[in-house]
Amino acid sequence: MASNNPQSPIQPVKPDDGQGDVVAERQEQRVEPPPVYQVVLLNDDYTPMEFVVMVLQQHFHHDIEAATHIMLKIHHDGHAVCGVYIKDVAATKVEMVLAAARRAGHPLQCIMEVA
Ligand code: TYC
Repeated sequence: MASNNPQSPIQPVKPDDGQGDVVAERQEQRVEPPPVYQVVLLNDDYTPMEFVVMVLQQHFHHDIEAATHIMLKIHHDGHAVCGVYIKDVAATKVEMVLAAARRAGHPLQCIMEVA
């Protein structure tokens, strides 16, 4: 029965007591959206600009112009947001970027923070 489904955002105010009462009142429950996280790349003096642009294209799906713009923002400001995701996706992006940087021998740092 839909009214006994704990997943439903609509829940009866009174449970069915089996005495034949009709449950007429319903109370809407607000479901909060999941918190989102921004994935941030940090500047360093050694990672090549071309590698950062490639990371922004391959892992964050930016086109070459946007990727170059974000890379230069990191270079000048010290950091920039690359994308905003739910927690698990953001954590996987961080892991993938760090793994790619380590594999290539670059010290590139990538973090996530609540948006
Ligand atoms: N500062 C680096 C250089 O001059 C380039 C760079 C950009 C490194 C962005 C990291 O997240 C970064 N080669």
